[in-house]
Amino acid sequence: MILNRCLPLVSLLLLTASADAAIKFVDVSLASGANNGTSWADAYQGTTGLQAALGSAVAGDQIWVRGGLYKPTATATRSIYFEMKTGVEIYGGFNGTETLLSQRDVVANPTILSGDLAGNDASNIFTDNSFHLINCNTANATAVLDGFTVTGGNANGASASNQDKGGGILCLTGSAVTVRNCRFVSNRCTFGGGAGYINGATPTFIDTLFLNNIGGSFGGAFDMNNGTSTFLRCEFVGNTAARAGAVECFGSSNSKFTNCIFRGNTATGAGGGGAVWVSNSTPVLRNCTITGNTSVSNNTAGILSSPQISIANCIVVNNSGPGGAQNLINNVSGVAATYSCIQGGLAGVGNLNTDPLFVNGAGGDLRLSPLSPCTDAGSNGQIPAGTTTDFAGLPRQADNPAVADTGSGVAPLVDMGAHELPNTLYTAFCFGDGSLSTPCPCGNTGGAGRGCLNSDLFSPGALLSVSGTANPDTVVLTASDMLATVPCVFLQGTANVAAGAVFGDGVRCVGGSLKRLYIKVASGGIASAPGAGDPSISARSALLGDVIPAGSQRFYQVYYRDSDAAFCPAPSGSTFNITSGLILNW
Ligand SMILES: [Ca+2]
Ligand SMILES: [Ca+2]
Ligand SMILES: [Ca+2]
Repeated sequence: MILNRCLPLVSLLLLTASADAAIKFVDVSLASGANNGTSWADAYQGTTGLQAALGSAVAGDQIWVRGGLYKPTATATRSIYFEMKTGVEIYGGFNGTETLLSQRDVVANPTILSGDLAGNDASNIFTDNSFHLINCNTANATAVLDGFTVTGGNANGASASNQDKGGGILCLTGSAVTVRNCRFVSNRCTFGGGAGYINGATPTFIDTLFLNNIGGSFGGAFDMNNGTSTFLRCEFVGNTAARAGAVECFGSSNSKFTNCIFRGNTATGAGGGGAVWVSNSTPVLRNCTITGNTSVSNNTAGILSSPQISIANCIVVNNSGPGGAQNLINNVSGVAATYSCIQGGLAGVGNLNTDPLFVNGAGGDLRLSPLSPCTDAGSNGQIPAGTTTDFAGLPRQADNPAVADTGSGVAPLVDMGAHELPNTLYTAFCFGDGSLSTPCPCGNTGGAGRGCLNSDLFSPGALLSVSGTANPDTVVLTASDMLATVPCVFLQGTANVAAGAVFGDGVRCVGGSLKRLYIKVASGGIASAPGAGDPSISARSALLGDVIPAGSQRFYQVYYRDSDAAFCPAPSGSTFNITSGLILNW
């Protein structure tokens, strides 16, 4: 009986919670309407519109904020901040007309949370600014801040109330908020953590920039103590503090940094580390690029740790101690590394001591150029679970055909550093693995990504692979897992027969204008072309009447003799077979 009475009440509560979930609209520039947040036309108004929306928001709500400048208060009270709430998602970047979250543009509509209460920061007056812009309170990961610039916090107050820490965001025990697509710019404090102070909390920062924050005694961007924070695809640029230019992990701060960039940060004090300073913590750095950081009065400007931490798939180069000298100690101290590029040379499996060949390191473009030895040199096993993209959102594992795979794992291999060099040379296609609408003619389905099976019991089907560059043309095609010593023909076409067509014991997709580029004899089932003395593919194609325009595609497969007439006999098959295919982008 009690159950019967309770069930409808539970149902009613669930319905009520669901019915209450709403979008709260905020528009600083609006001067008409009901100022109640129920629509763009009736959005909460003024510089404190977001504060009003937060005051009325409950779990399940979203807050949509139009581009513009917002402040925690219209008064001069420095202790007032924006308070994150469990279950409330706060989005900036709207133009005030959107009906879908996906329609906003955070770049076109900068939405700024400013602690410059008096509007006089341009006169270098910061002593009247908010202590913090954001307080995480005890909100969990369902509390989201997404699409804002957070600036002008100045935590120069009393230590006892933490008003000397975390000018941008303050996350204390029990908080685990999510921050995405944000920029923390020119926040400051006197203790540590110009952008943010974290103690006993586990926040997550994704796709967020920390720029020109000033952290006082300790971390320029972050000062962290107790707790595991997560930083994915974040960038730390131009931050400054006495002890840790960008990030200080002080004690039991085992934070995770994946696909992050640390560039141009400065530690100004004795014992300082330019980018990352670690004490009694085990932060986990994977695929991070740390370059151009400076330690003014201590040697180590990249990562300085005690006791030792382990990093992997990272690039730590061009960091400078006093006088700007370049050597190992300027880049890392107290660090064990694997599959990383460390200037000055650090012993460890897979480590390099070489120029990573950034596209433009001095200009801050830390993508890898096509001949970078850091491409395909990382360890796939060190990619944190769930990581599928690089700093820029490109696939985290892509083959660079121009360099040999020197890292660890099954190709495609991850690159060192935050950026993965995308594979722009080729796409594999035409697999005899059952994925084409035309099956292998005798049920001789090959392995994943291979051609159809041939008469060699140990072959999973022949594979066409590629190395080199399109411009200049250094492309070399290699057919493997054919039969041991058979003749083969490197075939080029101008079209993709997407369904495939039976071709001997295999399936061919190369169509259009066909050219037989090279005839070779396999050795051990492998043949490459062009070889010594052969014209390049583009030169050979031109000789045969097909001048390949830059920017166009051509299609390739290699067909080869399989004289075992009993394997896939006529009329279904024949005495030849063909590899998988490649589409090359010239
Ligand atoms: Ca000010
Ligand atoms: Ca790669
Ligand atoms: Ca490669």
